Amino acid sequence: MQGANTKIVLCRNQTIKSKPKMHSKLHLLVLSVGLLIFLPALAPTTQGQFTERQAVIGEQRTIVILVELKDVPQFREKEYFKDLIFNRVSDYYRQVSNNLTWISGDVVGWYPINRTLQEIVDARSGDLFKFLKAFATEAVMLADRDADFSKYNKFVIIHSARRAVSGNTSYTLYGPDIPTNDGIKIDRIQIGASDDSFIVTVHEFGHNLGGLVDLYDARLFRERRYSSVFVGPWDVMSNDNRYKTPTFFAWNRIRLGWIPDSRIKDIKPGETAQVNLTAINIGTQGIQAIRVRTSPFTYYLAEVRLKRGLDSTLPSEGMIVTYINETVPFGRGPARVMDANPATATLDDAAFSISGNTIYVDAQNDISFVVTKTSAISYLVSATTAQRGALAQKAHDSIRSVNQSIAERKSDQDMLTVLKEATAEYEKGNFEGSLAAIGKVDPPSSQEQQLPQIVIFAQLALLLVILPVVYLGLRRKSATKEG
Ligand SMILES: [Ca+2]
Ligand SMILES: [Ca+2]
Repeated sequence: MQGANTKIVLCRNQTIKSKPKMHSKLHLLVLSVGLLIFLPALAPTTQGQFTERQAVIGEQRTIVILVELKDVPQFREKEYFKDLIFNRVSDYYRQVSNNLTWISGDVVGWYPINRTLQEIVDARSGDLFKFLKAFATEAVMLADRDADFSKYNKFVIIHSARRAVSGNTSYTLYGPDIPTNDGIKIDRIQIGASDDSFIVTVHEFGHNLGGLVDLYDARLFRERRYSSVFVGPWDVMSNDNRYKTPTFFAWNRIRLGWIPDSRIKDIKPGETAQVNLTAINIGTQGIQAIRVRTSPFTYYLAEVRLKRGLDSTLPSEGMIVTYINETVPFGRGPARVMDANPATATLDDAAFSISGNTIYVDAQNDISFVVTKTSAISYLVSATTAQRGALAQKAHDSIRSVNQSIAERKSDQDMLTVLKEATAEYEKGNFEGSLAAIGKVDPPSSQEQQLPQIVIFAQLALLLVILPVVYLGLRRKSATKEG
């Protein structure tokens, strides 16, 4: 297998119920999309596998070949697939790429193919690539007499069966090398079922258009467990569609050529830069990613994702920090989203924001990312050293504490002034200045703030004890007098 140029990307769509012992919030979750990647040629390597970029720019000329299996009559008209791919999926890619790419082309067929549904199902337990290559070659041959394949650069086959009965699987074949009579060979082709959902089709086009890889844990997926453990809901190449169809995170947008180097701020570990980071899903202005390389094949990407447009159904919003290790094979987590809230297993709350966890620190690599200020479409982020990240945390905690004590005391002019100053310095990334400002006042510690309540409680308790004693004492005294 090693050294072969063939690759298979498999994308499954299954209904999976995670086992109850899984993450508490996830165990009831029904995933309608699960995705599996299978790479016969790929073993773990010491080199980056993702350095080669395939920019996906402009019109994607696509031919969709409909093939009718011997035992499954087709049930959908060509028009359905034209609408799905050239309107809906194309619109998605147009929107997510900011008009950089779209899908157009033709649907041909239905061609009767000399294959059965059972063969598709059985192929999964045999030499799958061999079967799929033969299947695709036959489909291309059937269409070849009508179609001029040289007019297209993207190729799709859809068979007549439903995905639930055909193994819940869609495929994108890499390297099948299928000949045509139009002077071109097809080196990548997508094979789907007649009722593949929108998200599956979008995901599959991610493989087909840009050579993107699946981002879930392949082992967990095979075990039919919740597998979106590396990226959660933050990219459509993960297999988490609880939040409808998310867009792409920075890594994939950069790979697709949608974010040029001019919109990426590169800094080295140990350096500090204050970056106004425009949300990656909003427009094409400003800096949209911070990249910090830790070795030739490892780096961090920080980006801002806001609940807007296609991302409006995301579970949270904020700064997303991703660690890329290009030496890790896909299916094992070459890209991992860092969790702003590691106390919960889910990555739904992985976004760093000013109101929640605001600072990511990697002490080992001397890197931290600090959200210092947010606005409607951008975040002010300080990319800095681990030490300054710790300082930022201290300043952030102090500001929060002052804020709290002001709220408790209703109003305190001195402290309000201090708070304003400390916050302004913090926003500039001057964490020392922020702490120095706070040092001018003596914000009560949380213990001290609790004290008055304890005192009041103690006083009340004392009163409850003393009052009856005094009352009884008085009564006795008056009784003695009477006696
Ligand atoms: Ca032809
Ligand atoms: Ca979490």
